[in-house]
Amino acid sequence: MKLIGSLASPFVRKVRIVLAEKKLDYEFVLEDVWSPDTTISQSNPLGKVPCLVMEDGGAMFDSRVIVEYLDTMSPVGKLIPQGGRERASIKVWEALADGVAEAGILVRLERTQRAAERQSDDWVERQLGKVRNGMASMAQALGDHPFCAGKQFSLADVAVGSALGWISFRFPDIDWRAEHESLARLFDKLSERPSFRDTVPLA
Ligand SMILES: N[C@@H](CCC(=O)N[C@@H](CS)C(=O)NCC(=O)O)C(=O)O
Repeated sequence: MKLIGSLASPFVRKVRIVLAEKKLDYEFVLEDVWSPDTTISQSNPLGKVPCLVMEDGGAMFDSRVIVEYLDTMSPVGKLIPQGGRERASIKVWEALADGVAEAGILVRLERTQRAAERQSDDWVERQLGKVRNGMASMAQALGDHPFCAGKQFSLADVAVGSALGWISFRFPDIDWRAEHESLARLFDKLSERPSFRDTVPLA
């Protein structure tokens, strides 16, 4: 199978980390979705990465669907519990982490893709509020636990680590490490895993 993605996207990173943790083989195809020449819409009509293209040519998106599928492909390193409240809790962690990254992306797009006179400070502040609240909520829920879901590494940690890594990459002025010691501790631990080390965001 083929993963279409970029080296900067937190959602692509989430999928790459899951592929590595599950020890699944794939071909990584770089795509600049912002280039006028991009062909991404041939695979994903929404024009976004990540997009997983399977052996039969079928395409799968978005990252939450892809990681859920990948987790069923091998019993190695199960990342999402089978069902019930435990499963929902991991998916809420993922929604929260993805939401932090999404809000950060909206800020970045406002600042980089819009003419200065059309940019809205209120809009930027609204999105930054989501980033701040999301991080505070993650830090509180993590507390002293070794991992997001308690004792075991899961998709929640993959999503949180990807979102935090991207915030540090694109917003070095947001000092979340100083404010949220528990997140900094988790992030440092996750960053030692080969799956995280090999997917550090790059421009
Ligand atoms: N919810 C989607 C978000 C994907 C997404 O927003 N990807 C960005 C890169 S970080 C993208 O391709 N943006 C292009 C666009 O919005 O046109 C997912 O989880 O896969």
